[in-house]
Amino acid sequence: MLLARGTLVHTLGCLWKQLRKTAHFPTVTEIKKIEEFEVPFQGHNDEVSFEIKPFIKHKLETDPCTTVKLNREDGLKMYKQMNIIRKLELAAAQLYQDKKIRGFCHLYTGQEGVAVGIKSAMREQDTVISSYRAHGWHYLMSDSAVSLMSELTGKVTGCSRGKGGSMHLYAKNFFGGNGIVGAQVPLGTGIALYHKLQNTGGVSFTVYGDGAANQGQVFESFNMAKLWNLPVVFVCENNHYGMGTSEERSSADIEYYRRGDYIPGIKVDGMDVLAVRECAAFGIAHCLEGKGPIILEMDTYRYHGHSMSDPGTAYRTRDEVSLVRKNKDPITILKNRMVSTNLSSDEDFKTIDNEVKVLLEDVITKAKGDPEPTCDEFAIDIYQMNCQDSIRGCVPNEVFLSEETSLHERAIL
Ligand SMILES: Cc1ncc(C[n+]2csc(CCOP(=O)(O)OP(=O)(O)O)c2C)c(N)n1
Ligand SMILES: [Mg+2]
Repeated sequence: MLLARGTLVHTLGCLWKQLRKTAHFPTVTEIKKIEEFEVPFQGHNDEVSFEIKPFIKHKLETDPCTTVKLNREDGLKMYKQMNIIRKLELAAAQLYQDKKIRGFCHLYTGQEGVAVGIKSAMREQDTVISSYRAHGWHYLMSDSAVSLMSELTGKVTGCSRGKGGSMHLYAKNFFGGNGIVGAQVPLGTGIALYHKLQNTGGVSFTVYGDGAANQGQVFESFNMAKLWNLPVVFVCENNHYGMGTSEERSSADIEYYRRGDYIPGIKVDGMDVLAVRECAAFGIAHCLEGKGPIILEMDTYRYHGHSMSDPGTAYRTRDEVSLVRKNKDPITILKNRMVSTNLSSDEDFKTIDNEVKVLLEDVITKAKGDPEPTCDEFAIDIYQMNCQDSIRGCVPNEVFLSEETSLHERAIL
């Protein structure tokens, strides 16, 4: 046995000597040189996993997975979408200053990760309704920057033919854009009832703010949604302010994910698009299992003031805003993650940034150059059956007879 081992060691030693003679093994200095001249990573990973922050949950036995997978294509798509929304909003701010956009205008900068994350999890049959802070949502649901920007500037190429503006944005499966705070919550619950009765298999994403969360109609909607186990994902976009009032000054309880009491909820980092996407998918699955509504509180932040008349600095410090921009920006977070894991390179992002720049130039040129609607269109698009120049209710004591008004009713009138 001992002999056999000695022979083996001897043979291996000979082999090694032979190898040293024939093969060249680099020395330490040579290895260092190779490292110095090493070309940067050329290829990329196609899919990687990330650990995201644990979720805070309410009345849920299971929770969304904190190890999330991201493939290169999806990551770049989300980056591009967030980037387009950011740039569209910055362009809108400029156009507003130039008086090309009039009326109300509420920007979504800082909150892009919420809409983009949810949209990435949505399926064809799912629907969305949101507040007036809806430019990003409209872009995502219509997939048209022209439809948005032309509407903002009052041009016929806009989604409401330029007659609605910032708070009248709609698209397939996107029900606006609601100017009355909280009004979208019962409407979204109604849409969920539609999904259930018509067996569409869809889920209604009903998006509202932290300020709206205190409205009575929100709690009435919660009640009906749970009573009938409707497929609705209530999304509270908590940007920590309602106009100039901080959540601490407006809400007795700022844990919005628990405010449904009997409805389960999750608090999500709304600045992390991957966490948002994961939770939105979890919300869809929850509804499809017939468990009824769920609340997702998205912890997010708006960089601009409430609307164009609010500089956004009277009720919060400039430092607060710049700290969020620096440390929590949803676009930067995604980009850094993808670069650090070789999912993509700086070059990929530069290419996308250039594409977005060109897209924005085209959209702005169109928004400035396209025609406004003419006076002939004044009364069109008010009623489902267009009534051209006869708008009901403009003249005092006017009696309106529809085709359905019965003879008996006509006689009384
Ligand atoms: C019923 C109603 N009350 C008041 C207003 C005026 N108003 C417009 S936005 C707003 C604050 C809403 O804040 P929040 O729900 O947090 O949404 P955010 O603007 O932060 O997205 C208020 C009070 C309104 N439009 N409708
Ligand atoms: Mg708010």
